[in-house]
Amino acid sequence: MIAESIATQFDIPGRLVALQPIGAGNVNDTYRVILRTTFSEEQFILQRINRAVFKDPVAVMANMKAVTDHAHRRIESEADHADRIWQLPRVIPAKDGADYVVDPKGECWRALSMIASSTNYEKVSEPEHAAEAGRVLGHFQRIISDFPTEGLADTLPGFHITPGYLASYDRVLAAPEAQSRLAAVSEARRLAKFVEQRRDFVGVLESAKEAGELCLRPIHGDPKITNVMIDDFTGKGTAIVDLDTVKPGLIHYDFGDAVRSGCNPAGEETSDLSEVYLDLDLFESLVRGYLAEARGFLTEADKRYLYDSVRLIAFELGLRFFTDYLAGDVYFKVNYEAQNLNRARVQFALCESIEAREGKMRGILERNA
Ligand code: GN1
Ligand code: MG
Repeated sequence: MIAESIATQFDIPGRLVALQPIGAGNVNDTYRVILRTTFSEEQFILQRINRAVFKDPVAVMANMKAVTDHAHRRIESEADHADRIWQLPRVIPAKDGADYVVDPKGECWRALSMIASSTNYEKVSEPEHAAEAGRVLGHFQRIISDFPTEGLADTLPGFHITPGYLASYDRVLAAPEAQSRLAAVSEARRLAKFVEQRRDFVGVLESAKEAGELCLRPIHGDPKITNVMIDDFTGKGTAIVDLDTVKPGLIHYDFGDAVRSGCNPAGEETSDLSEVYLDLDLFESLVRGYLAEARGFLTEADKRYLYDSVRLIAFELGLRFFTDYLAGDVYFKVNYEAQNLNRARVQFALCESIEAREGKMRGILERNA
């Protein structure tokens, strides 16, 4: 298998003893690799970057290298005063010194250090876990907040630009394949109606950005709960992983994504919509953890849009899944027929629950600001 021959091309000594597919990522392929020498064993993460999504993997790696180098320096300089050991994956160079290896088919592979003795979870049920998810995101945003956005490439144009996703949805919807799916599946028609009722809202963050109210900063881009590593010994957050969407953006994309992922106890993949809701206890904990780190660099305008970001990012992800279902699953990996339709149903149900709790959520944000 190709992954095996790639695994030994990075600057780590030893013979390959295991290569296991891990993670439930919807985009890249991820493996855990174990290499052994007589006296030691090294584990690391090997990933094949999905070129259908990331058109310029070299720029992805340049962003990742620049941001992690910067963040590692910040972590070191603050270590004496920190309440924990903060970690962040390191890009492991290839034996030839490059930050990645290209296979004979032109696919780009990278190796990353593992965050040992820690676990990532698919769902959140304890407020402490939600608080740690908020803290980890706030910490990451804080330590990269002084990294100049001009130093980062836009590796995924249009990422989290909701009006752009709506335009793609309209294009996909007009095609005959999508029309026949709509005609055949009543649940798809219900979701299409759900989208129609929210058209006016999709520009909320982009308009504030264009008006100069909100500004671009370096962001993580994908802080869902499975990307938050929890220390097995202390139960505290120790790292955020999956750094290929780090690029200039609004911190709101991250906050909204962390909440839609970390405050829905049913997770993204449930098929029981009655379990899907925005849990206010989890929300309050996540907000407290986040603001403990982020308060210092957020403006008053930033804070005003935090509620909207949660509603918007749940809606946006539902729209992205729904569009992909209608387009025939060309973006998100699927394991069963109609999985993207189901994922969209979950995010839209969550969006409705967020809308129903607007007053309470705004109250929590104000109390903790
Ligand atoms: C994708 O690959 P993964 O699972 O980390 C997606 C995110 C979505 C997420 C939903 C580059 O992330 O934007 O929020 O699925 N990443 C990309 O599970 O599109
Ligand atoms: Mg990702």
